[in-house]
Amino acid sequence: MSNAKKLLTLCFVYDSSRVLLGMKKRGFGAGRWNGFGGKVNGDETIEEAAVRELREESGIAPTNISQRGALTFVFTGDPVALEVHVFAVGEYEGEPHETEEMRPQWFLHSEIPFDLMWPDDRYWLPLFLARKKFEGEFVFADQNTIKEHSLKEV
Ligand code: 6OG
Repeated sequence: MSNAKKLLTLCFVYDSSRVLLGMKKRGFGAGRWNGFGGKVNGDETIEEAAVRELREESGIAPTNISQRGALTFVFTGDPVALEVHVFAVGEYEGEPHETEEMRPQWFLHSEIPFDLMWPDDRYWLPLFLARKKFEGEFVFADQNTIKEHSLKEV
């Protein structure tokens, strides 16, 4: 059961062959490759937060961004669910560089390190890379174990 939600963003920069991931160096999900993102502040839209977090964590500024998915994550025993809005970035200015939070690296679509990512990513990242829109919910028993999930294209 969850009775509150925390709003978060998650941005993936990609083209038809590669996707930019960051190794999270600290905080929630440290040690895992992921897209770039974080919490939405009270004074900004979700998309503004996505742009800000991408800039803060990778040094690049998106010139084209679109929302592609909404994911809800519930951790057993934690009343606060995470509502993560996933964005696609096709074009940007600047060059990705390492920051205090993330170490960026390009991966071929065929070489995405799913074993070193959050376990939900292997379900929905292929939809994302196929340019689909999606909605899903994942219930975790712990940070390595998905107990149940639902996922649909929208
Ligand atoms: P900070 O707390 O560092 O933002 N995030 C997840 N990403 C994936 N792929 N799977 C999950 O499954 C996630 N839970 C959270 C959202 C945390 C960042 O991590 C993402 C944010 O981009 C549970 O500010």
